[in-house]
Amino acid sequence: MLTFFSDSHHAHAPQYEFFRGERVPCFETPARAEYVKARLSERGHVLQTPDADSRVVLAKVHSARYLAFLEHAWRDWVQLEAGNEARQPFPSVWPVRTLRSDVEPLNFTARLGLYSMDNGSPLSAGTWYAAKAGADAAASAAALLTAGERAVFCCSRPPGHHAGPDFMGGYCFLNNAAVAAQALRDGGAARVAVLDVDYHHGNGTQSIFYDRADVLFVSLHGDPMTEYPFYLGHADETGMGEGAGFNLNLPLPAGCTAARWFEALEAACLRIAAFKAHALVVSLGLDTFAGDPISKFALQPDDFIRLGERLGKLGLSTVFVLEGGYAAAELGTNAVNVIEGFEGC
Ligand code: Q9C
Ligand code: ZN
Repeated sequence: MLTFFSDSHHAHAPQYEFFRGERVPCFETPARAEYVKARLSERGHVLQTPDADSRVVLAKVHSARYLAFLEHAWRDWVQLEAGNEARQPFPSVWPVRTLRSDVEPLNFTARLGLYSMDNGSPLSAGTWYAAKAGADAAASAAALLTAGERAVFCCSRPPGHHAGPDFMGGYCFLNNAAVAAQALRDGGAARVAVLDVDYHHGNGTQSIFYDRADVLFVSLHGDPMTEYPFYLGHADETGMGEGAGFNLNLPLPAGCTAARWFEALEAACLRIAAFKAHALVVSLGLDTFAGDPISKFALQPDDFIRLGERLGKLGLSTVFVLEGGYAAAELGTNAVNVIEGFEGC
């Protein structure tokens, strides 16, 4: 399968995050994309450098003030104090209910909190550069589909599906799946489906398209009653306004079997088929793998082949965008299994 990969992902390399109250090394590492790239090459898949500029599409899925903040966040952080070059910024205050989010404060940490859903999305010097390259890959993939290609895989990081219209979260900064879907719409696809199979609910993607009937969002994920992102992803979220009926959440209990996961996948695929989508975007999180260090589903490597086969049977032009998956050494095999299942179906 044609694949987009850019070395720019290395520019996003924060050193630590918070986990159970402790500072720990980041789970979302540059090694992840390198393992996937290595396995893709080993299996003879063609790697290309993204050639599209996603800026116009990004402005349709994210707010102008969020994009401006993110692009200049590291510069602003370092300008506060020279020593900040070697420190990671984290938010510590958020505009929750009754507080104002319409006014952008001048204070850097206050702005970081305004544009963050959690303290789990560390920035580094090249975060914008890396995230922009991932969005460019998504736009490039959409352009190839518009030109007639059946399927393209974006091997990019950081991931994107937790990033909403105007916030980062869950290691995500720019919503690559939303960029792909919007670019497909702009390329003439009247109806685009986004299927999110990451362990975590794709809250950002859901929010971006929640009031739209032209982009169907379907997600299977750990039940937000116990799993991140906690505050979105319930079954009763079905869309609003024109988008009513065009959002489908299939939350599953943490610890459930692969058999139960595949039942939900079948329901997801039936909804996508009924929508009569012209193109499909798959938010391909691989943190459903049994060996994932932060997630609680039980998929085995062969189950990823089965996932690819089922997606291939939908018969749609498809962009795959890499999302989560933190068992880094197994990520290449699991990603390529999906791709090869898709191609071999
Ligand atoms: N810092 C994706 O899979 N964080 N994001 C847990 C606390 C939430 C996962 C650790 C997990 C986010 C794209
Ligand atoms: Zn995830």
